Amino acid sequence: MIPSRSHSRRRSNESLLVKITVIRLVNPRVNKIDNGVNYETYNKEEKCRRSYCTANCQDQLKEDFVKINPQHTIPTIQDNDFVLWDSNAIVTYLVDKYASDDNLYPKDLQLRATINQRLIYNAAVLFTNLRNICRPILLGMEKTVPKEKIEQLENAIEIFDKLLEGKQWLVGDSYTLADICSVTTISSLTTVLQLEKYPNVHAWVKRCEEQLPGYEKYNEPGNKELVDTFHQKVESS
Ligand SMILES: N[C@@H](CCC(=O)N[C@@H](CS)C(=O)NCC(=O)O)C(=O)O
Repeated sequence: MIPSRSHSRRRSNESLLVKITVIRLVNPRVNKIDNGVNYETYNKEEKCRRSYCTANCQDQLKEDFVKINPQHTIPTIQDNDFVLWDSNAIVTYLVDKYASDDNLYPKDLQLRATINQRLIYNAAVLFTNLRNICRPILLGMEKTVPKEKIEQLENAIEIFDKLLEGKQWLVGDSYTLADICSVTTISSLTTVLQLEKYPNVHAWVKRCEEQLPGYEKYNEPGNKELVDTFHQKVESS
């Protein structure tokens, strides 16, 4: 049985949550046509933090970026001399290092282990399925989405729907990094799926829209851009 968390100290983490959301949600913008590298700078606090964001598919392949991240993926952060990539890894680092409390990533061993599992499911299963569908369409390599890819994605989201059975949030009784990271992927699945078919997921996405600070500002525009671009490029079969 996973211990529950209270909402009591939630407010104190809002500014951090917004930063995390910003860093995570620059991802869809990689497909936007724009010349030059756009460096988003998060220097509102004393500590030097930079998030490298690129607005063009080629920018992330530039020498200075590949030097710090040979995998050339976005997001990548640099915190003084420390470089880290993969949004799921980045957010756990940011909370551990900068958050005023552990609400978003509890130190409790079992809660944390379960959050880690959900983050890995997001990165390895949900995001991978989404990328396998979106990338060839966005890059003009395919015009339709093969049925098998849709079936794999449906299978992944059916499992995710079961994880939310009888629950408000993925882990414990308040939102955590697991919800923040997963909803950025799940909301992009509207490119190919109708979320209404998955009642727990549908209700949870609505909850995230209403309750995650910064959701509308930071998730909606990039997500809309991704979904619209995808629909312009895909041929309906
Ligand atoms: N699991 C990684 C995925 C990162 C990723 O694949 N980002 C894409 C944009 S959504 C990217 O950087 N693509 C450019 C490239 O691979 O060169 C994360 O969450 O950070």
